Amino acid sequence: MSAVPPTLELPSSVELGLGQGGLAVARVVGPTGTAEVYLRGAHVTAWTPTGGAPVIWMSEKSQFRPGVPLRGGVPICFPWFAGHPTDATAPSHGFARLADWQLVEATEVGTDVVLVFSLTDSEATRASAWPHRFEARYTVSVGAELALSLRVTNRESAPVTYEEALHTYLAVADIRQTEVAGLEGAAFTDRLTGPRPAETEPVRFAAETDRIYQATTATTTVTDASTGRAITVAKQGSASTVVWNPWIDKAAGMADFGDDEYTGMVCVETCNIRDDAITLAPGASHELSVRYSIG
Ligand code: TA6
Repeated sequence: MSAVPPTLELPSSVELGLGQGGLAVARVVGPTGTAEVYLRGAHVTAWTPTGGAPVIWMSEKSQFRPGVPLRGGVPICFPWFAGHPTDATAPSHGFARLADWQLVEATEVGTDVVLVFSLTDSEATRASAWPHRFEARYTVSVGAELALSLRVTNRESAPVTYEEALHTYLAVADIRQTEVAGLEGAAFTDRLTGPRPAETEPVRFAAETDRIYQATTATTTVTDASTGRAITVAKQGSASTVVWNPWIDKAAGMADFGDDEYTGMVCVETCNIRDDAITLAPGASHELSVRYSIG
């Protein structure tokens, strides 16, 4: 299946070309914001509101080759999160970020530029650890705000269950002066040390941080005191939030991540994972969405 239907007309604000590694990329230059989305994984790798600084972080060491996920941006984790529960050979965070999505719509809506990507089951996905028939539609709206929505439809004749996450890497100037507010009062699982009680303070960073918050629909705000920038993350259809920074040792252990790059990023992920996994009846759909704005 080609990356773009031959009949798809692109507005002048959207250009399709080849990016790093020769991968197909859609570049958006709209009146109120610019962005870049690789068709491999429908992976947003850049968003900058006009007049502002880049909001989405990418590693300088990200690889752009088949079978290797991009490091940074907004990986789509689907249909499982992290390691597969029973198949150790299955790729971390599922197959969606490694798959070639199709760009099926590109329109201008007011001052926003809206791209829609589609992924359906294939021979490869049906042979995977999650062999179900499905359709996923991913909408990327680029403007003064960035809005993302993932709509999954069950094309099976039986219920299916899946996990999902928009695993967003946000750019900060200094992680040590950054805090994530909005999750106070929500219990979480620290993936390093286990279940932890709710906290009364925003999340601050002084070591590897890898937390899963469940049963929370809270809006979060990422504030970087070193620049004064606040990024608001408002979500819908999502009951889990993950907060991640690899810190020193984990950063050093990743080939596609610079040793010092942990100081310039934080992941605040919009998810439905673990107890919040989604079960869809035959023909049913679920939509997870998130909106990033600069305050
Ligand atoms: O979302 C946090 C996390 O699950 C971390 O545990 C860390 O592994 C990160 O994702 C990156 O995963 P990746 O498979 O992209 O290396």
